[in-house]
Amino acid sequence: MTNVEIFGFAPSTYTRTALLAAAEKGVPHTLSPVEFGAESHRALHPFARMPAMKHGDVHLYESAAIAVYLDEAFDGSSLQPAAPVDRARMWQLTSSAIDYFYGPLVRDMLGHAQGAAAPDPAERDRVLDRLEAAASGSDYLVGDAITLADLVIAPMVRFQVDSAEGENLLAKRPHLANWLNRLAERESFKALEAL
Ligand SMILES: N[C@@H](CCC(=O)N[C@@H](CS)C(=O)NCC(=O)O)C(=O)O
Repeated sequence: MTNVEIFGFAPSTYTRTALLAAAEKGVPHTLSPVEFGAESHRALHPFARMPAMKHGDVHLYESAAIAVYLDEAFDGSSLQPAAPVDRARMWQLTSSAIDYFYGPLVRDMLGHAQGAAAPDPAERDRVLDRLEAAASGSDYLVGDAITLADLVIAPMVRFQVDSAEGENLLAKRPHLANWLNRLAERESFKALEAL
């Protein structure tokens, strides 16, 4: 079996999603850096983002597409719920994460560090309150088994929580804190700490 090669930088939350999916499925994989913005990068990802992935003849970009491929092309516990309504909820959260969560949790802070306006705490709180609700009542965001939604969203929340104000944010949201702690005990998340 050819190795899965994931392209990106370790701190990138979306690259982390791809790495987590590979680790959850027990798929041997490597992480290779990209030369950001170079032709070699655009050859991997036409919009010069990360992650991208190669596995033999298969070449993919977009974290969710990569995670679905890894989930379905390899053996191991499924990362997608069987029930249609749960699968729909997983995609509802995942799509929300890409369109509505990433900005307040990650992009706005990175932009501020480079001179853009300070992030709006109300936007961040709206996202975290939504996630606090999703994390209450089950072990993971959609039911009691880990899904792609957890793999997409946890790196974003972790990024926000690791900021100066982070621990306060969790003190007010106990279900979210328990969810993060539960994930931190998984081998896939421990592997990220070593990067
Ligand atoms: N929708 C894409 C988003 C990818 C993305 O924006 N990745 C960030 C890193 S976490 C990136 O490449 N940022 C560089 C930039 O915006 O120029 C995915 O899910 O893979």
